[in-house]
Amino acid sequence: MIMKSGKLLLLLLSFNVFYYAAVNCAPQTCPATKDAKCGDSDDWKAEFFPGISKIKYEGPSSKNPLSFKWHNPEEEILGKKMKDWFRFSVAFWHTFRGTGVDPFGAPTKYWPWEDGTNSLSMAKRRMRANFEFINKLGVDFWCFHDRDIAPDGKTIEESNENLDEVVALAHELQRQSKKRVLWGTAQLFVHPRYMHGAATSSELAVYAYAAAQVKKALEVTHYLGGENYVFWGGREGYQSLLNTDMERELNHLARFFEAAVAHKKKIGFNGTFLIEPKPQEPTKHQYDWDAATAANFLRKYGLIGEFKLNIECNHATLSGHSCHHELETARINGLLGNIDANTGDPQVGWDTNQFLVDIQEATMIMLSVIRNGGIAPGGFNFDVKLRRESTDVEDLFIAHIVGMDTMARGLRNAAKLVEDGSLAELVRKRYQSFDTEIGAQIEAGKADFDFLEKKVKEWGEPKVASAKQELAEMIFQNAM
Ligand code: XUL
Ligand code: CO
Repeated sequence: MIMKSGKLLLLLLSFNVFYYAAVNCAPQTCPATKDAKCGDSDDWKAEFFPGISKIKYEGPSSKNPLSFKWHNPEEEILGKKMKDWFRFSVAFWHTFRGTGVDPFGAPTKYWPWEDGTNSLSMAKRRMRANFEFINKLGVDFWCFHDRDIAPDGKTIEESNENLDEVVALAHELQRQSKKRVLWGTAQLFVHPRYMHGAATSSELAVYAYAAAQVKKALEVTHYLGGENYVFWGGREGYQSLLNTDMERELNHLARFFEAAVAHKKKIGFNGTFLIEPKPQEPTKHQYDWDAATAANFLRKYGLIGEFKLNIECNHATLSGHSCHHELETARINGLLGNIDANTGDPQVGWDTNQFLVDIQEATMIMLSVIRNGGIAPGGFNFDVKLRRESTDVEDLFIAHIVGMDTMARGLRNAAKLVEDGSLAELVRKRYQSFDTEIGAQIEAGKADFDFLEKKVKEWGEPKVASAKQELAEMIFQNAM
């Protein structure tokens, strides 16, 4: 599903329009200042989701769309509760700021609680809706960008004050509901000041602005007890190498991360820093292309112990890999930190951010998570949006339920594969020639070329066994 070049323009357009609309959703009638007179009530007396009660596990035979068929949070699988394998999280930006806008059409979603403003009062009302949603859905976590949850002000001081006010409410709602922040992040890609990038901007004042914004986002994530903090370099990349000093930009990015690590230590934030790789969109080439590129960057700049990776499945396929490949690359480098659980469309080929409903893909994902011994303090964040044509409030629930049930089926299948052991045995057997004295010598780096040449002369032509791919596929299929 590598992006076809003819689609580049469309996806760049769609990305921009999506994010602008996500922030300025519906007709904007109210300025985002603290003393604005319009939209000045965050009251919402009724429930936000009337008629929807707490989603329960009813088992695979249930026909109720508002129930879990496979995700049974308290059930133990391989010695861990299902909810602890996943640590599911709702992404505030898609669920509460997504409007269904696309490059050709206006928003399609006008949730009843939205008053058409980007006011502070609306931000607070929306935050209450978020907590009712995650309570009813039964997930323990949520994720946010600073500018999703509170309106941008005219100055950084005003933006920070807006953020503080909404964060104070979120803090109280978290206290009441015992919900937690999986990760926070700074939105460093919507505002025009970030058009050349944030930490990799050619403008020093923009680098500084981004630093100030991340400083604040880190502080509020810490205040909310966030367990991780994400850096997604949406505009950290280039459109043309002809006008770009790539080496200098990458050096700046490393300095920025070093300063973020220093600030993290200064404020006593113990959450994990996560880099979220993505190859393209919105820029032509993003510096955190994929897991291997991000790992190499971290190693080069001596940052490897300070960061892990947030693997997003749709980003994986954009970079020409499977999600399983990206998860395994992160895992074997000790960098698997979090999963942005979503998928793309195999025919469309860009970042469509769909709910992942492919049980086989979910099984492969969960095989990696099991091999990793779980993913905490990371989790599964639904960086996922409803289709433009899905416009009922209940669709928000149904979409998350099917996403959670799919991962739950993946976990159950992967556990079957692990317990059965034949897949692991097939892999073990493939490499059994190395389970020998000479194999141990090679793996310990004690077999030089002279020694190996002597052995070849002694042994003659090697016998090469079958890879047994179809048998592996058969075993995998049988667990579905
Ligand atoms: C964009 C994306 C972001 C990050 C957070 O493709 O995935 O939503 O997860 O900035
Ligand atoms: Co993401």
